[in-house]
Amino acid sequence: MRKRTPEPTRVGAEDTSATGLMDQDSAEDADARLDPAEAEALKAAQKSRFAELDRATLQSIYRQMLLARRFEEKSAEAYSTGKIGGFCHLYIGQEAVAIGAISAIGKDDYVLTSYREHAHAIAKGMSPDSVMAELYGKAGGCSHGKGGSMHMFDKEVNFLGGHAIVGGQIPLATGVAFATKYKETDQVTLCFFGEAAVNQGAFHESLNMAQLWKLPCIYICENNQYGMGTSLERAMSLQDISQKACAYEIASEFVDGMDVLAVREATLRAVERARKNYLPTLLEVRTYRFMGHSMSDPGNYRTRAEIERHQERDPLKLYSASLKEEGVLSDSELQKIDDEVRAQVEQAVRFAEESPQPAPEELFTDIYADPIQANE
Ligand SMILES: Cc1ncc(C[n+]2csc(CCOP(=O)(O)OP(=O)(O)O)c2C)c(N)n1
Ligand SMILES: [Mg+2]
Repeated sequence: MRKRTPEPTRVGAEDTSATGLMDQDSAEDADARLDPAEAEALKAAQKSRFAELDRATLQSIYRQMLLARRFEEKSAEAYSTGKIGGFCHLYIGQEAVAIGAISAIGKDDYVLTSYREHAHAIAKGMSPDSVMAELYGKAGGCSHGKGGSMHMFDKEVNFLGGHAIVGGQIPLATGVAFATKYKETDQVTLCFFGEAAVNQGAFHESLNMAQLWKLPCIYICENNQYGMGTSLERAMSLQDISQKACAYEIASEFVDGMDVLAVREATLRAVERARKNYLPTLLEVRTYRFMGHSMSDPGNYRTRAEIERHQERDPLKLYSASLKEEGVLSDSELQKIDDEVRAQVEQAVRFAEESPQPAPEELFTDIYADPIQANE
């Protein structure tokens, strides 16, 4: 097979130095400090993206992002009243990443991600009803109420989790991509993970194998700049994550994760590389989570002002403003979508509330060990 030279490209808002390394001071909130010229350039880039897409696609992307946002706002409410228990990691602020990337693949393609996965699961085609019921720990949930927030899974839509071990999904996704190549299908695998997972050995071993064996896997690092309460610059020596692809000769891009169409475009390029030539890609998508690491995070490691600066570039606000500006959707059309999405989420809550608790016998189903034999 021909050897290729990687050409890491940079798109998006980041200010990179000649070495590609960010300076320590600007690392904290580079996205939030766009100068006016940069903001104009971003706007122009987004305008040209609009021109290439039809109204139905633009509208569906908005609906998906809003559904993810409203679904999680409701989940937070249900969590605070004790209806949802256990761990619960919300994705609010990061919606452009999952929705933009998943809009670039088809039903047959695979998605694997971490425990912050409600939006990915719904975007891949899982019903909000089954995701909400799983959050409630009810029998109608996709994992029959036994997985909870971190373990969404649905093989009907090729959504293979929901993984609680940081970086655990990276070798699994690499294996899925190996299987699809072995079977000579044209399916691609999207593997999402946080930036803290990049410090795991599993990330490096997987990227090495993916390029060596030419696997159709797209590694999407959702760099929200924190792993629990630890900021990226306190944990990682080379903070320009897309550069890590060079060590394995993998193509890479840096993407503005607050711009849903930029994420979609970068993923489309990676999908083409994967489908046509069985080549992997690493995308570093810079984003920010507006909520705590999980519902029990007191958030002492960052200031309200920092969060508010990032909220100025809320991906939903940016996208809806562009939809209006470009004449794709009017205020009343945007409102109508919001009403419909809220009704859909209310329905999911009703479904979860009415769904029964798992039966006690469920303790013995879907497990690897046979409890009867084990007791003999
Ligand atoms: C192997 C492993 N080590 C530690 C943990 C505890 N832990 C859970 S989430 C997390 C931070 C992960 O951050 P990141 O990968 O950036 O994802 P994010 O939560 O920001 O989406 C850690 C250390 C774990 N679940 N698995
Ligand atoms: Mg993170």
